[in-house]
Amino acid sequence: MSICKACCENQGSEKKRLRIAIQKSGRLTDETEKLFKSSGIKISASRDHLLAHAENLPIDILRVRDDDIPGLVMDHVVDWGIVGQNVLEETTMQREVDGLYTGFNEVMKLNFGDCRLSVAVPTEHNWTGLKDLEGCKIATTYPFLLRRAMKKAGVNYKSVLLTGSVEVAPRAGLADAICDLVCTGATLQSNGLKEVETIYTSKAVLIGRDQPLYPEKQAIADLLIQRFKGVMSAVESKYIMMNAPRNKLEAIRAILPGAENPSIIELEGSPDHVALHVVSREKLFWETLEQLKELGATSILVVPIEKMLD
Ligand code: PRT
Ligand code: ZN
Repeated sequence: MSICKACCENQGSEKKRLRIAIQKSGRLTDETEKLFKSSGIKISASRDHLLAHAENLPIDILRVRDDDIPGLVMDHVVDWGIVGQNVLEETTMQREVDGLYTGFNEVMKLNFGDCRLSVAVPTEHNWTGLKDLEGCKIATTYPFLLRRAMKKAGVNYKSVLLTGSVEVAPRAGLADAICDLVCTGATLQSNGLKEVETIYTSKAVLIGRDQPLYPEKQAIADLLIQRFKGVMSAVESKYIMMNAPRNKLEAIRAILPGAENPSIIELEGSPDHVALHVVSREKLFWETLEQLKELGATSILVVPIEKMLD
């Protein structure tokens, strides 16, 4: 008898439980778990368990290193994975070279994990462009993304592959420059480096295997997509309430970003003013609130929205 479980894929829970790979421990883990929690997915086991089952939905969570996630989806071991676009793109190029399958579907972009892959050089270097790196050694964890950018720029260089602490490579004499992920830029600065060229911008994405799911799984997938979208749009959205002069309503609506039709409520004993309630779907800045005040709005309240279903 074959020990190959894949042969038995048509049987039992494989047909019904949506299997999702997420990063076990790292920069994407907290936000991924927050998204699951806000979407009503209750995960039972602790982070130490490779496989966790959702308590209330037919979902299995596989906790792995982020580098393994694209391959698990492309090899059809899991149905979905959450990973940074940088890792996805790099792995895809690596697998193409290795002659491995690279098919997947992007289910949706997520609202976390934002970063950029940039070239950085010692602060004192008088940078004029990528050509400055002709013949230089560049340390990186992303050799394929770097190679693509350098090829495009027509620059010959030597790649130094490091899987960690890339930012110390120039000081340690291992490389002349680095190509690494940057978020705030603080790590570069504290290592005497400056960011000079961004070669790739990235955020976390939800990807899926490029095969139709069994109907039971598809139904769970559809439910989750709707909930994830609801959670993400709620994050930026705010419920805004204020009292406003009736003759300034048009001007007030014009400055509220992404606001839908407001509810206008009469204020007893104050015919020149109304109460205005509105959902704003974009980030609301202090400047906007100050402009509202200038237009005569009072008692302005901005309330976060937890969930939203359109
Ligand atoms: O163990 P495992 O392999 O799963 O994790 P990992 O160490 O390979 O990855 P991890 O957890 O560091 O990052 C996971 C993903 O988060 C990355 O692939 C990106 O998609 C995303 N991400 C977002 C970042 C950053 N921001 C980020 N700032 N990944 C790494 N960094 C590092 C960067 O490499 C540098 O060391 O943070 C440092 C720079 O940060 P700033 O803020 O000082 O610029
Ligand atoms: Zn990794």
